[in-house]
Amino acid sequence: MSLVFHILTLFPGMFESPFRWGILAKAIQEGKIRVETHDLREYGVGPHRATDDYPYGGGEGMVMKPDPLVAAIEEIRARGAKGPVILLTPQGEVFHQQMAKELASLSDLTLVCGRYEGVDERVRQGWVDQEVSIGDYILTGGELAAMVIVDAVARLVPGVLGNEDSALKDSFEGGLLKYPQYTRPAVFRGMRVPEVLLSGDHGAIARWRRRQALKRTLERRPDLLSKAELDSEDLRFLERLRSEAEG
Ligand code: 6GU
Repeated sequence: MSLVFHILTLFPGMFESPFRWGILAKAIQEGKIRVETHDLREYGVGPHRATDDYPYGGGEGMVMKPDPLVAAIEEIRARGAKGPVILLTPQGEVFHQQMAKELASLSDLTLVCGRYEGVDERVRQGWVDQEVSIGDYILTGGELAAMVIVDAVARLVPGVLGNEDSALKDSFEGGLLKYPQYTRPAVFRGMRVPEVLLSGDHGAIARWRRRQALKRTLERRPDLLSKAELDSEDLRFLERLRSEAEG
């Protein structure tokens, strides 16, 4: 299992450092993932290697020209990349954990970083399989969004996280936020670690964590509960929390 990210960007330098640290650096070193940037400027048109131009019909800003983007996509394909082409744009579907999971099973993923007012519509129509946004705010370009997606997807590639369990216990796995975590010392500035965590009773600890996860999700992200995997005990506990809140 390994995954190659092909990143099309006008600013390949932005990608020099983010993957040189921690888990992703190790995954690259071990050959579990690869991150290849492709400088769109190298596919630019004319003596100035233009990659953008004025919008037909007038208006503000510049539009990314289709020719450099399509030349780059075709070259990546010709070299054997099989996976989908994803355009990063605030107009795309909002990225989520399930999408990360699906992308992590692929062998290649091509990420096109949009800049300026956008990309010529014909590129979307003919060469883009999916459009993805990372949230409801506007960035100056798709580069940071691509980095977010690489990070979230790479850690789900089999073998990248040392402990396969830790991905399962993440926030959003099972649809709930994560329970609170504590480490030593047992008392810090007068604040005690919850007693149950020191009890050695693994059943009681698991129940406490589950309930904390449910409580947090209800308080902070109640929208997640409708899609979460809940059993009858979870539902009873949530009912109790809701009735306590009503007082
Ligand atoms: Cl993918 N691109 C830009 N420019 N802004 C964004 C985004 C993407 N996702 C959220 N905001």
